[in-house]
Amino acid sequence: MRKRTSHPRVGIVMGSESDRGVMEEAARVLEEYEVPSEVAVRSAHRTPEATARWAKGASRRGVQVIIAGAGGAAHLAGAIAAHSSLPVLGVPLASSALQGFDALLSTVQMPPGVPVGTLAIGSWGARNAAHLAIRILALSDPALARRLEARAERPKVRRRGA
Ligand code: RP5
Repeated sequence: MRKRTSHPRVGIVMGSESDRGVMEEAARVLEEYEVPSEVAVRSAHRTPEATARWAKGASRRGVQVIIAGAGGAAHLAGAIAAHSSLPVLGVPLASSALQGFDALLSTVQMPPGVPVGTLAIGSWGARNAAHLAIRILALSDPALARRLEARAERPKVRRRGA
């Protein structure tokens, strides 16, 4: 994986090192579109204060969209949304015996005014969170919008396991 730039536009945060394999898929999609990102591990349950600090500092670091992935009783995306007014995209991960259904419900059922845009469970969700972040950024970035359109016109190459 390439080194992240010091001016990230997307912040990718996950609840545990064990989430990294799936969440790095979001980082790879962003790299394909030349969108700089940062990757961090913060846990809503194990490191709540560090999580709040990371969320509060995100916009100061230049982050415009946050992707937050967690499994189990997944409160990370919601905790981030409580501490930042940036758009937060939540990715439920299949870490427990409930295979991500627990994380899906924990991530998606946010009360009004504290939104988390929730994607699919696991790898599809991580990749689509990045695609959605790119679409959000492209609204105010004509060069990125052109890259998005150029890629949309390419035929999809089917990868094994995709
Ligand atoms: C969630 O529980 C994490 O996002 C991870 O998916 C899972 C295990 O976390 P740790 O026990 O490694 O902290 O909070």
